[in-house]
Amino acid sequence: MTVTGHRDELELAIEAFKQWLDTFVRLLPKPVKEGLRRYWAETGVVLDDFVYERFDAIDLLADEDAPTLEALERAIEQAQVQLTGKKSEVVRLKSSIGKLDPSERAGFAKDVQKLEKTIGYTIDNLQKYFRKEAESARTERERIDVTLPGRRPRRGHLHPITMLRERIEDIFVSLGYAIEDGREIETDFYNFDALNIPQNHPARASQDTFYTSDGFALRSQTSTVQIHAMQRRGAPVRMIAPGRVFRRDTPDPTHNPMFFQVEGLCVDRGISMAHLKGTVAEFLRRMFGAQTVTRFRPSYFPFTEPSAEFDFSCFKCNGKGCRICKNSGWIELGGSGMVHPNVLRAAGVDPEVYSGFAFGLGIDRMAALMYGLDDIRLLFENDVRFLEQFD
Ligand code: 2NL
Repeated sequence: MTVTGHRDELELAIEAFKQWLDTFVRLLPKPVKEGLRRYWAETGVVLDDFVYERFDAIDLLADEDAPTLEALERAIEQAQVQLTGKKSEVVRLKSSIGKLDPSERAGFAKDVQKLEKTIGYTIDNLQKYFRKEAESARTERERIDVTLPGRRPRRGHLHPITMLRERIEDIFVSLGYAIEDGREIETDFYNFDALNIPQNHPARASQDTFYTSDGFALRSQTSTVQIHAMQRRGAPVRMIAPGRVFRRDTPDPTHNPMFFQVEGLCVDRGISMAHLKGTVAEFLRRMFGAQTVTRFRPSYFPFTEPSAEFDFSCFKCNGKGCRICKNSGWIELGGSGMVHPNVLRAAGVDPEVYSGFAFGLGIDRMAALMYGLDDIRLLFENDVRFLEQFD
């Protein structure tokens, strides 16, 4: 190898490094370039002048064409392999030192080492800076503002009829009543005969319901549940039967062919009308407040004798008269009476030993009243915009 030959190769290696720098600097947007200069100044890194010159002289890319910090990090890694790795020109030059004329050796070795140091130091420092920048950019990107309000899942709630039913159940449970449930499809016996409504009785019309082709009926009141309970458990019994019932009615603002009802039943020795009045009055006081007054009006139901409908003093105006009670001061709520001996007998209870009272009221009618609804059918349309007002 001639003296000029290996000197040329060293020059070529220096040139290759400068060219890499030129290409690299062209990739840097202005703020990145400025940041790099600041970083070098702050950390006291001193690089060769030709490195600085390039950072000042070369026109910069428009920001929008700028590669990402991660891409720059990768470009530096590649350069490290290419310019200082095992197969790099610098390493090749170093291994050629031994073959040189001894007079050349020391001087050439010094120059090669200087280039190796320059490249290594420049690349190391570029790497440090871009690793740091890429890391803080990642941190910034992934930053979470813990003070932002969270995305809460929308919470639903029970249907207003269910909420009211549960309030009624709680009151009666606290009075020692059991809650009973039963089937919605019944035989003619449980829906009518056992309730003292024989074939051709006029009440079959007012309690008219829907029938299946094989002689079953959709229950028109939950008394059916109470007949089953008396047959099963015998007397004494204290229970309420809330549930869905059906009537053959044309829907209008106050009627729906399907609605909800609660019926109550209390059978024991010596049960009188006084127990009925006390129980209904106490239920209404717990429901609408201690000032609530209850009144009973004579009425007729085939399954009770005597029978009475009950009203309570308006919860809105307290009896003075308002829109809700139609200026009467009273709100009509349900029916009641002493269980007819025929009904007790049909359920297997001896009317000579036991007597009882019963009552019934419509839950949806009560909900419409309490929420000021002008149309009971709103409760069954299941429009969420309507229902979510009753949380
Ligand atoms: C009303 C009237 C009433 C009853 C239901 C009943 C149940 C048995 C025996 C006797 Cl097992 N009676 N239930 C009594 C009187 C009235 O309901 O207006 N309901 C919405």
